[in-house]
Order: sequence, then structure tokens, then C-alpha cells
Amino acid sequence: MAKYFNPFTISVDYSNGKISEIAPIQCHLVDLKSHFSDRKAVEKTLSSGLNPLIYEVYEAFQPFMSGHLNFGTTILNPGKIAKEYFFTKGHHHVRDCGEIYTFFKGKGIFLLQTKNGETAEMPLKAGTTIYVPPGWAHRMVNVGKEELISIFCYDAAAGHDYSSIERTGFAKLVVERNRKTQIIDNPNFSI
Ligand code: M6P
Ligand code: ZN
Repeated sequence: MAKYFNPFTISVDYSNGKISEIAPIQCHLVDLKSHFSDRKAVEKTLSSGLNPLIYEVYEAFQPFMSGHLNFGTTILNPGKIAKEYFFTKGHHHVRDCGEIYTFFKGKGIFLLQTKNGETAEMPLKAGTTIYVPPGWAHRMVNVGKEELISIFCYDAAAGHDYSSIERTGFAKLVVERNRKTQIIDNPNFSI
């Protein structure tokens, strides 16, 4: 008889998003070099010896676990490179599927876009739950002063497709101008 996968629990610390049973995946500035719009500001920061931790992801599953749901937390630190706020890399899924995020700390903007050029931007704060339908690339941006923390869930066989975002960039940038958060068109975006 086939052995069933064992049920399990994880412990999320809701004060900081960390999950004690899981080793986080970390993303530093050097990993996002080509994603920030001001490349000179990135190089200046790195060459001064700084390589800040931008975000950490705690994932229950490695990808490509058919039939399972992947879930965990993302902790996106506050900060900016030049005028642009810290963000996650952003991706489509290889195997198209929806995804749910619930935010429990911080303040942000969720950027979405399709390969047809449609875009959407959603404000985020503690208590916001967002449904990302299939076909929408997604990125979160931290526009607050503390960490932006969320719990997510999606098809564990979906995989991440980073290539189209690396090629086109995001259609919108989230920047601070005149001490205000603004969503502007990315001058370097092309489908
Ligand atoms: C969420 C999930 C993860 C994703 C992470 C960071 O936690 O969607 O699957 O890896 O955000 O996003 P990205 O991989 O685009 O940097
Ligand atoms: Zn996703």
C-alpha cells in the first residue's frame, strides 16, 4: 500500500515572520543588481562594502512537489536604492497557478502585470489578503519603515519563472519623491 505523506506543523513567529523549522533563502542586494533601476547607485553601495539583506523567504517545500501546496513566509526589509524602495525579484510561475498572500506586518505595494501588458497595483498593510490569479507576474515593495511580512500559499509544482521579468523589467516602479510614495512608469520597460 502506498505510504501517505505525513502531516506536519510549522511554528511561525508572527512578530518577525521567522519559522524555526526552516532555513531561510536569503536575497541580498548583489542578487538584485540588475533589477533596481539606478544601476550606478547599486554599484556605489556594493563598492562601498555594503550588501544589505533585502529579503528572506521561509518555504515549507522545495519546488516541484506535485499535488502539494507550498507555503511559508516572506520578510522584506525596509530601505531604498536611490529613490526606489526595496522589493522582491518578482516572477511568473512556470506552471501557471494562482497564489494567496496574507500580510501581517508592515506597509507595501503589490505590483502585478501580465504578458499582454496589463498592470495592477494594490496597497498592502497588516490584514490585507491578496489573490494573484494565474498569468500575473507579481512583486511586493516595502514602502514602510518596518519589515513587510506575509504568508503565502501556491501550487508546490508551479516553479518560478524569473526570465521574463529579467528581460522586460516591471512596468511600474515604486519610488519616494518629495517625501511621498509614488508609482511611476518604468522608462526602461518593454514587453
Ligand atoms: C513569496 C513566494 C515565494 C517567492 C518569494 C520572493 O514568498 O511567492 O515563492 O520566492 O515571495 O519572491 P521572488 O522569488 O520573486 O523574489
Ligand atoms: Zn509566486
